[in-house]
Amino acid sequence: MAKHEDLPIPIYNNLEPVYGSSPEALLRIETLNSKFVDGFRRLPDVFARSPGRVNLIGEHIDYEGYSVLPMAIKQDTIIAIRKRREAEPQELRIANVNDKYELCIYPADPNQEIDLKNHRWGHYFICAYKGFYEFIRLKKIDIGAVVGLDVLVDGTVPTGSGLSSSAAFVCSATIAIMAAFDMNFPKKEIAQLTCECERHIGTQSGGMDQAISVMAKSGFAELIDFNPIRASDVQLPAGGTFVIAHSLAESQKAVTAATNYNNRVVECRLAAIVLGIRLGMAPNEAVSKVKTLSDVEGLCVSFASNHGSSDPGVAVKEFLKEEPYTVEDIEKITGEALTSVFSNSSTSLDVLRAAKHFKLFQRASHVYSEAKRVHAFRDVVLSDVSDEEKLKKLGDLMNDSHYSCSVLYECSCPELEELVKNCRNHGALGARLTGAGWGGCAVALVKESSVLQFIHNLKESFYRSRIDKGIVSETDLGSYLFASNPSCGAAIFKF
Ligand code: NG1
Repeated sequence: MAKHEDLPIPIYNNLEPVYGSSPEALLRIETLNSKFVDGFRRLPDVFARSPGRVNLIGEHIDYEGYSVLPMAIKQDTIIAIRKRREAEPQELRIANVNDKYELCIYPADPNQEIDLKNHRWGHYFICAYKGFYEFIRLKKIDIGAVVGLDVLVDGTVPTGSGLSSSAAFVCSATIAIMAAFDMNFPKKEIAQLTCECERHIGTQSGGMDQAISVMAKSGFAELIDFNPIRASDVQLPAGGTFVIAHSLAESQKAVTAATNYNNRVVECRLAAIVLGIRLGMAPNEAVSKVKTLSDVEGLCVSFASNHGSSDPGVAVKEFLKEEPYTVEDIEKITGEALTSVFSNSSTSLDVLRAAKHFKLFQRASHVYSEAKRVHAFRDVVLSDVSDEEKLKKLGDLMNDSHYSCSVLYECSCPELEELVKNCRNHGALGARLTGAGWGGCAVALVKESSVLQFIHNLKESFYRSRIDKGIVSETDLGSYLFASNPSCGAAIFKF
């Protein structure tokens, strides 16, 4: 039997396999259809959908090459698409069912540059469009002259929430474009491609969000490995439910990339280069070959083994100092200017311009310990102990992960800290920030029998004062605080 990741995106002629008999899903499709006709005077050719995700454990380690453990949520992006016919102007018209997002018009030019300094929501579609053409060129597939596209988007993943609204958009856009051209590919190729697509927005993303959005299976979380991309089902123990709660602080990942997300990617690379050199690599070799902390893990582990351990963290303690490094400190070790080390990455050069110093010890300690927690999480799930005992251990690992994200990786914020504390006070077995952080959501593991009470308590203790201040309305609270089961991945609908 073909492996899950080798299969193409499923194509359905009805909503049932993805949405069951949900009347809301039917209404969404009908609304998309009628708004499409209103806006573009024609029916869409095809629809594609891709979900958001919640990461259960394994934060900020995908771009370092380490496995992560997310699950898809039911909130998703659906895209209706149509190829423009020959007589029509060949341009890309990207509309949204939500009036908050104005119509974006772009040329039908796969080589266009994305104006990163002027962020527009439609840019994410262009990421998919450019990526699609790069992919088929690489595969030497000729689809003739470029054509325009009419596109209507309906997203239900809250934006800036750490639930991957951006990946849901980029994945559904890429799959919709493929489907409009009657193409489909193995999921693992689409997971890789969509990750590369999203990098056009200027974040040096790992591939977690796209991989789970494309490869998720209903009822399972997935252990996602990279290089090559692979997903293994993880059946969560009975009796526990994951509750997702928004801190109401928006995490603007693309806008803050130079000081937050990309900054951490650069710090990890610098930590890896310094470790490589301290562990015997020639400086020029380390600079040219070492990209991630996983590249030097072997060296760290062999150092640790001489000290009776298999933990790469032993080498981190020995060879990286706890005080922040200045540019000069690092250049003394590399023997090369950092602007030259990163000369081929303009987004990394932005990081260097914005950074005052680099916390190499803390970032490397987080990455190596978080990578271990992901496997510990999976081992607990597979272990022989009772479900109750498993849930307790999973909760402990989530708490440890949060501590590491907050203290070592510094990707939390005051609102998330308050929220996580509240979750634990109301009996969560574990709670942590999820996704990139700096705002967005927390995920809490709660006993299934007390979910309703937990949600009620959290509403009173965390959200009530914010409702009173008008930060969130009580009627909208359901999209900021909800329990979630593992949902299914991307799909194409042809009716
Ligand atoms: P979110 O939370 O969706 O911004 C980001 C990255 C992931 C991963 C997490 C941190 C993108 C599209 N996603 O997720 O790859 O690195 O942060 O674990 O950049």
